[in-house]
Amino acid sequence: MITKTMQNAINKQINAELWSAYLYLSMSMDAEAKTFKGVANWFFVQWLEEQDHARIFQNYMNSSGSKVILLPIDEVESEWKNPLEMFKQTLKHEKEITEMINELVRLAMNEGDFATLSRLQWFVDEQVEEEENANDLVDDFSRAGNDFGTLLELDSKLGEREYSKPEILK
Ligand code: OFO
Repeated sequence: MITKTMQNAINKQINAELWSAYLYLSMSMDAEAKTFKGVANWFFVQWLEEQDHARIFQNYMNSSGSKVILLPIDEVESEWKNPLEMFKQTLKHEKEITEMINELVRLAMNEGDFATLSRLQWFVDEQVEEEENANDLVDDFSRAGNDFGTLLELDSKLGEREYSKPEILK
């Protein structure tokens, strides 16, 4: 049984994952408008992945007899100067999400909630990947600067990213 405190904290996390999804969809739309089709694709996949993250928490809540409450999703920005600014914000945001996950881990440890702790391990690992990806892309776009050829190459590379459903949801 998950305590009420933990249920509230997970509901907040579900909201944060859905906000992340909304943020990345907005970046995808803006990248599309700025004709960075590959960047738009990368953020579109990110949008799908964030919805998966929310789904994993929702499944966990449902399977443990807890009540999922969908909280309001705050507005997101709709415009960025360029892809570098998008990836810088992505990195900053993912660091904040990592901190939220760490906070959930601390709560689960304090409560001796080993089931939640076990589920959270997936997110701890996922956040390492999320931060690494965003960090690499900040580096790539920083190095590219205004070099049109390099930007085109990077955009085309990001166009290859494909969505795949995580094992945990299959
Ligand atoms: Fe859900 O990992 Fe990004 O925010």
